Amino acid sequence: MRRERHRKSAWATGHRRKLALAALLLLAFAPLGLLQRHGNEHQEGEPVRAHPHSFDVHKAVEATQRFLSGQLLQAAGAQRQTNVGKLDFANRLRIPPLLSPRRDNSGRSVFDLTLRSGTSRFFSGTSTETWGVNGSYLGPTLRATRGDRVLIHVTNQLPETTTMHWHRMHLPAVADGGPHQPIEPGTSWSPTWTISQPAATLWYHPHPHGETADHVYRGVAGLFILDDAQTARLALPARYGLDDIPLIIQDKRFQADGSLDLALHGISPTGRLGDTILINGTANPHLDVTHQRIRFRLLNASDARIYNIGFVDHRRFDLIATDGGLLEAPRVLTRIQLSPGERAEIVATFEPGEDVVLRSFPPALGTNFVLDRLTGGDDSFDLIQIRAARTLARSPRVPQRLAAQTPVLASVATRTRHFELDDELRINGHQMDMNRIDEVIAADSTEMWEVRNASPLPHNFHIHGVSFQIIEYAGGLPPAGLTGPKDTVYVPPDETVHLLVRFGDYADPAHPYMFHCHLLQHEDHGMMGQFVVVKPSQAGAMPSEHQAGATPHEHHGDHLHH
Ligand SMILES: [Cu+2]
Repeated sequence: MRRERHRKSAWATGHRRKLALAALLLLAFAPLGLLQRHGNEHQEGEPVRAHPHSFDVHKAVEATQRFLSGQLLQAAGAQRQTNVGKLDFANRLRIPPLLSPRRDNSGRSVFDLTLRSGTSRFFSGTSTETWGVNGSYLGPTLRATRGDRVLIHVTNQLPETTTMHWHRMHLPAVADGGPHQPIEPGTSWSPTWTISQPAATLWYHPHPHGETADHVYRGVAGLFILDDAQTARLALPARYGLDDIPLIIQDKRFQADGSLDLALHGISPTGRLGDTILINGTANPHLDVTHQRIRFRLLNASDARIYNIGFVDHRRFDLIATDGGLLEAPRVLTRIQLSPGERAEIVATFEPGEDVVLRSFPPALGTNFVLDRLTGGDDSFDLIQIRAARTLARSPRVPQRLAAQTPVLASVATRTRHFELDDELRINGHQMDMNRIDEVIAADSTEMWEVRNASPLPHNFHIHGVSFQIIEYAGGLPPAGLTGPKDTVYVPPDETVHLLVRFGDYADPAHPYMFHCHLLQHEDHGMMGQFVVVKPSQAGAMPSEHQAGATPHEHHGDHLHH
């Protein structure tokens, strides 16, 4: 544990150094940058206005700038990362098994999850020490239907205290599995709740304060698919593992002996950026498909990497769902960008006998050219090759109406709250304090949350237990990929996002939910706050930023056990 802490403080120091380096590089290039911008205006202007020699001068400046910045970044160890052209897609994609629940005598669906360490073989010839759930890496896919009552026994056989969080699940705060519900080694935690939300692709992962990045990176994560009757009636590909395929996307860095590189000495100020992609824990993967249309459930379960996902031939696909469930109608896209924690469901069409690669293109991070390089903005990765059989079973077209949504108007928001993300990895000037409640919210209320990234760094923003609708994104309407129900959103540097948030009905003044940056190293570093949802009559009586009723060491081991 002491080693861990040393590692983390080293990263924090490194973080400051990286920001300083980025600032220096930018200062050095600022005059060139101005020239370059001037040059661009020139090119866009009428040719008669251009001086005869100016074009060459600016071109030279630009070339020099690009060369020098490339050299400096290279010298700093910040190469552009890519695996394009290096894979042969030899390994068949692993599909996480569906975990069938048993019924207890009160009719609940009971799932058993055991967290343990083990050995994984990602590459031939080497093995890797990993963590997993009911296995050595990642966990089974849980599945439940709206109206089900679930009971989940989570047993921790790991050497460290952890938690298990149900990302985007609408449930009582005490069952949320955040940092206040620790599961010590050798103990179990058994939360129970009723599924009361629309069909969606959710996921589960540890959320122990300060250790989330490590626990997820070692392999503890899985999907939690929710179904409902309306969605089941839609003509969408829905045969799990056949035409409904989960893709859990993670980047890793391995050492020569095959072990996971957990060091934080890398260059990125956002966290670990790996050079190897695992999909569902499979390196170098391919998927054989036998149906014309395939639904992919994409999850970015990475520490810090942001993916901009599309097919290498730029074919169009239908975006049908985002974090919180179905869109009203499909949106036709060629790319979908996902930051850590975000999900998307897409339906793609294949021709008999073809092979096509799904790739992550350089993501649009909206930061400057130095930080872009340092945070993965120049990186591209082949994710998986799809191999279509010579004959494909026909699939129905994607329905033009998906969710029967009742549009929520921004005018129903009863309150606006402001959140500022900064380069010291704080929210509204605070680092996470488990004993401080930052916001008190009335149950069943709708609020506008305005989240501003006041730093040059990439951040995203996640709120526990709810979905939100993006009303305004970076000064305009949300792009197509952000029009569905969301729980995590990328917030570009110097931009603001306006989120219309509907809070739920579970009131509990003693147990908080979290809001945080889902770049896991930022979260672990304290870029997180806490809110409680209380009965509307109590909301006025409780000041914001008060002491939490629950202490950080309160043990809920058997709190909900029946
Ligand atoms: Cu962040």
